[in-house]
Amino acid sequence: MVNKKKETAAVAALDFIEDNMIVGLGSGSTASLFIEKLAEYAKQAQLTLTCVATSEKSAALATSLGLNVVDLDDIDQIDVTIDGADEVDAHLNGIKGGGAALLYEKIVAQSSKRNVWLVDTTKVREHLGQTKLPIEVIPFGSTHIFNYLKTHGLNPVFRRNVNKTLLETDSVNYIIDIDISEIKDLHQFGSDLEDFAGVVEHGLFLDVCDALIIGDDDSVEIVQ
Ligand code: ABF
Repeated sequence: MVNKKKETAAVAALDFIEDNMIVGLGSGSTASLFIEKLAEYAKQAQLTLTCVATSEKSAALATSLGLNVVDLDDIDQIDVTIDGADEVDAHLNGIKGGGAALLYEKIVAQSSKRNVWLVDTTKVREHLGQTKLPIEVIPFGSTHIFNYLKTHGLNPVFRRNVNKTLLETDSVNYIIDIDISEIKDLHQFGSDLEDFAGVVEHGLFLDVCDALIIGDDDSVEIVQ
């Protein structure tokens, strides 16, 4: 069953789309709803759009619906990227990566003139950290990173598939989810993580989002 709040946000995001745009496509269920709405809208309004996807799954969905998906390196800059998030605060900072696509999502976001996030009302927080923060690490030495995070009280957990094998990202890395509920300075924490060899990316998306669409059952709030 379609989540009404997510659908409302996805429909509202169409207002950010114009003919001839290069559009970044996010990942996750809300972004997938947007991809479906975008494909319908592009057909109906006869728009010429070029899309760049943040995951193999989103690329496959968009292509199956008739959208033109190209590689990020085939274009100069994305006009607008529409993506989901796991948590957001009033400063438009967020945690992403619940769907394990954080690396491509961050690369696509930094290549975009404008980043628009879609969330439902349940994801808005006063302080970030209720959701676990995903960290993408290369397999080599990942247990040492895990142990370091454990020593520092961050309750790390390797993300696994339903059959208990370690989940691999589209870039064939692992995800370690950590608890950042006690961390006060997230900017500092994010840059400390970036300094750690073996850490490819983390799910703190700070100062990335330009417009936030918060979907409710029958209305949306747009913060920008
Ligand atoms: C992606 O999908 C994310 O970065 C986030 O982790 C997740 C949100 O999932 P959903 O839209 O399914 O709630 O956008």
